[in-house]
Amino acid sequence: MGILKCLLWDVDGTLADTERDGHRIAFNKAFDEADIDRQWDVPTYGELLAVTGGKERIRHDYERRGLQPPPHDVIASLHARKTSYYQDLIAGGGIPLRPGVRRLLTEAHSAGITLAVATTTTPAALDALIEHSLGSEWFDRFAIRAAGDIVPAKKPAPDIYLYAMRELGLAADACLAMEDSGNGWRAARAAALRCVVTVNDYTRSQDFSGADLVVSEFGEPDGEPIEVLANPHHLSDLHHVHLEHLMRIMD
Ligand code: XBP
Ligand code: MG
Repeated sequence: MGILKCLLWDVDGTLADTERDGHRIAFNKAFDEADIDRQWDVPTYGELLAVTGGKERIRHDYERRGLQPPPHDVIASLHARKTSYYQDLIAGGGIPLRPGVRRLLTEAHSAGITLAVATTTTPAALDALIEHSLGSEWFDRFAIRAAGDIVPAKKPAPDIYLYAMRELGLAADACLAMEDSGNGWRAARAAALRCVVTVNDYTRSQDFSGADLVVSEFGEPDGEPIEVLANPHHLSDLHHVHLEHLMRIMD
C-alpha cells in the first residue's frame, strides 16, 4: 500500500518511439562516417536491443559475430558521433511523443506528483528529446534526470532506479515506473517498484509477467481505445490510461 508520490519515466520506447527511426539510424550514420562496414537493419536492431546502452550494444554486436571489438575509447568516440547524429535527428522533429505521454505528464505535474527520468540513454540524447519533442519548459519539471553512465550497471540492473530514488529521498512504495521493455520492467522489479508497461513493436512479445499494467499505449480520451494486455489490478474504464489509474495501482 502506498500513495503515488513520483512517476519514474523510462525514455526510449516509453516517452517516444526513438529506437527504430532514431537511435538505429544514428548508429548507422556513425558507422558509415567511420567507414565501418556495418548497418543495422530493423530486425537486427531488435535483436541488439537485448543489450541496453549504445556503447555496450556496439561492443556486443562485434562479440556476437565472433569479432574483436575496437578499444573502449574508439567505441566511445564512435558513440559520441552517434549521439550527435541522434541529436540532429530529434532536432529535426522526426520523433513525436507517444500518445498520452504529454497528457499524463501534465496531469501528474498539475497534481503535484514528482516527475523523474530513469534511463539508460546518454544525457545529451535525453536532453534533445526533452527540448524538441516535449518542450524546454519541461527540463525543470523533472526533479531528476537520471541517465546513462552515472551508475555502474545499466538496465535490467536496478541501479538507475535505485539511484533516482536515493537522490529523491523516496522509497519504492511511493514511486511508479513507466516502461516499455522487458529489460526496463526487470530493472523496475529488481528495484521493488510497481510498473506500468506501454509496449511497442520491438517489445510486444516480451515477458512482462508481474507488471502492474501492460497496455498498447497510454492513449487519448478522444482517440481509439487502447489494447489492454495485462490488468492484474482489474482497473476499469481503460479506454485510455489516466492519472487515477496510476494512483489505483498504488492502493
Ligand atoms: C534504451 C537504451 C539506450 C538507447 C540508445 O534506454 O538501451 O541505450 O537504445 O541510447 P531506455 P544510447 O529505454 O532505458 O531509455 O546510445 O545513448 O545509450
Ligand atoms: Mg525503454
